[in-house]
Amino acid sequence: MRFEIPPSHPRYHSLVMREKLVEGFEEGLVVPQGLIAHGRGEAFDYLIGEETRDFALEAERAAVAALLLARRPVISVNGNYAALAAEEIAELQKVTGALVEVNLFYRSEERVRRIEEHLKSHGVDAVLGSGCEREHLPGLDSPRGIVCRDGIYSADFVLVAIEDGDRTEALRRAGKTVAAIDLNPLSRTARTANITIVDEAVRATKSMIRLAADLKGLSREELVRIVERYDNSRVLGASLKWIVERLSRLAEEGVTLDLS
Ligand code: PTJ
Repeated sequence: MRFEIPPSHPRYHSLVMREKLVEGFEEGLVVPQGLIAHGRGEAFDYLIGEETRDFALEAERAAVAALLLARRPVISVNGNYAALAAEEIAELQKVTGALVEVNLFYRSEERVRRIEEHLKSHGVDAVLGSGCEREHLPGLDSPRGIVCRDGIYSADFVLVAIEDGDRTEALRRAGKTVAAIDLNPLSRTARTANITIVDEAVRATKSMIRLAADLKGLSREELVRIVERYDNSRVLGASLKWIVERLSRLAEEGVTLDLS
């Protein structure tokens, strides 16, 4: 890291994440717009209380069940997700057997290659991106719609994180089941996905790794039941209720820090 953050700092984890993104930006993995997107995510994480809540856990469980049931599951990785969570993505791939594809909103071939290298150096296997046979996802202007024929194009399930709403919509229109990790429950992505995980991407991925290890022991029927019982509209509503109730409680109790 460029700046050593003292582990005793009360905002240590948050500052380390910022450093990872700034480093990713300097290495050509992250676009400047990604830094802005991170700031928006941080603001929502403050409102949620920077922990994985029940509504997120429920969505993560459904997402893992859907992933394990899928014939061709793909984890779609952009610049921010790669810079923040490369090790966790590798772990999730190992435990689920999903393919990993680099898919960018602000696409350049150079950046696809750099992100591939970054993911491989953190243990991700057989990353799809620069060397694949290409197809175009309908509804997205070129080159935003470029996907791999054997990856996202033929996937039945796609996990996206920190993603733009247009892409989620295009994936849904192409008939895929989409699980999205997005801290903003009001974003287009959050409101378009089949399963919306309102949680921070690194925390969510860690949680999904743990859940996958558990759910792998279930039968197909049990996994199908988890997916069928899942109601995204209710879960998104629960995330909004949590924020409203938490803020009301804090407003009643007071938020000033006692420095005496
Ligand atoms: O790498 P590229 O070219 O594919 O571009 C990536 C960005 C992030 C620039 C692009 O996808 C984009 O513009 O995204 P948006 O439209 O800003 O949406 C990002 C969403 O992710 C917002 O709703 C943020 O609140 C949310 N978000 C930001 N950081 C995190 C997050 N959600 C979960 N975990 C985070 N760490």
